[in-house]
Amino acid sequence: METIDLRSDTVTLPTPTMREAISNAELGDDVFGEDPTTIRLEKMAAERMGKEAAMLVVSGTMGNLVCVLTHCRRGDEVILGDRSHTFLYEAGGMSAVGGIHPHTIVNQPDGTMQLEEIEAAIRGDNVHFPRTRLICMENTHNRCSGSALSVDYMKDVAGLAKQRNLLVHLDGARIFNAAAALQVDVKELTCYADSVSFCLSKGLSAPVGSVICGTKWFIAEARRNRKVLGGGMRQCGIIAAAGITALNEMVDRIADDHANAQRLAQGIARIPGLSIEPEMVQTNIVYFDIVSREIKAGELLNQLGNKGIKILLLGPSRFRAVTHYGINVEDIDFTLEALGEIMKL
Ligand code: TLP
Repeated sequence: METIDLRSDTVTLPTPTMREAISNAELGDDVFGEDPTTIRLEKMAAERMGKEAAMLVVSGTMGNLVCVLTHCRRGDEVILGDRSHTFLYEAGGMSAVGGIHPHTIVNQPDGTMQLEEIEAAIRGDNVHFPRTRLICMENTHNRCSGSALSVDYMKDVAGLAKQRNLLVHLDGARIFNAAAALQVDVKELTCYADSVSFCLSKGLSAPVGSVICGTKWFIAEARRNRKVLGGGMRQCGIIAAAGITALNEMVDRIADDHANAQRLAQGIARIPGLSIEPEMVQTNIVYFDIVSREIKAGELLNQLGNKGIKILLLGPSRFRAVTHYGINVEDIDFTLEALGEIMKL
């Protein structure tokens, strides 16, 4: 039985050209700064994001942690959303490893944090308080419907940060999805952040890796912090080679994932017993709820599993389905048919 895996865009397998690029990659020891393919990826990523320099890291989690560690000292405070990936799903790395204090602000359903709330959270100069150092933003916002935060919003947060002498980090794990949804160049979103972390291994389908970008000075410091975390890699050109292919070949097709997600959302809206707001679906992430009294969430999950369809259950009644390179229109229609049949039982 063929599997339709909608649990995440992290499940994507490398494309044939990525596999070819991996096997042909020119390699060296990157801790000595001698891996030509990694150097090429980093140069390309920096240019793409409009930053001076970039560095390959193992994962999005490591990328965010290295950036936060590089911006902050022990005892500093970071303002971030209460539904942000960094706060919810990165094992509390900033406090566990860095002694850095997270200060959460409510994420609105569209992924934004209200400017007044950010402003109110910024600490004054008082010996009792931690020092506010950094504001973290996430775009697209995973737990908030995969929403794309607008250029104006990014600009407003950066303006506030500048005015209050704070730094801005952007968790841009899916920044190319945001750029595609907003139909802007990715630089229009990244220019408002002092550091950006983006993933090669999600919508772009590379097998491993994220890249962080910032000033030359920032990346030099970040290189030390990556080393502290054991993230100095040797012949990582085999990872970078797939990343280069990802940036060259996989960005322009992201709009297809968004169209498939919209098709899925529209279809789910027509199935009795399921609840969704299709207008909230702007990118490749689809959240929906089961509201039927007859069928339990776990049962829906099992029944889908029996038909070879995998989605995530993220709460008592809340599901997440993510579209990606491994999913085509037929898979969406098959999933909708299966959901319709199960909900009729
Ligand atoms: N997100 C994964 C899971 O960890 C939940 C997913 O399936 O969506 N920032 C954002 C916004 C993310 O969504 C993720 C991964 C990360 C950072 C971390 O990336 P990795 O998994 O590479 O550490």
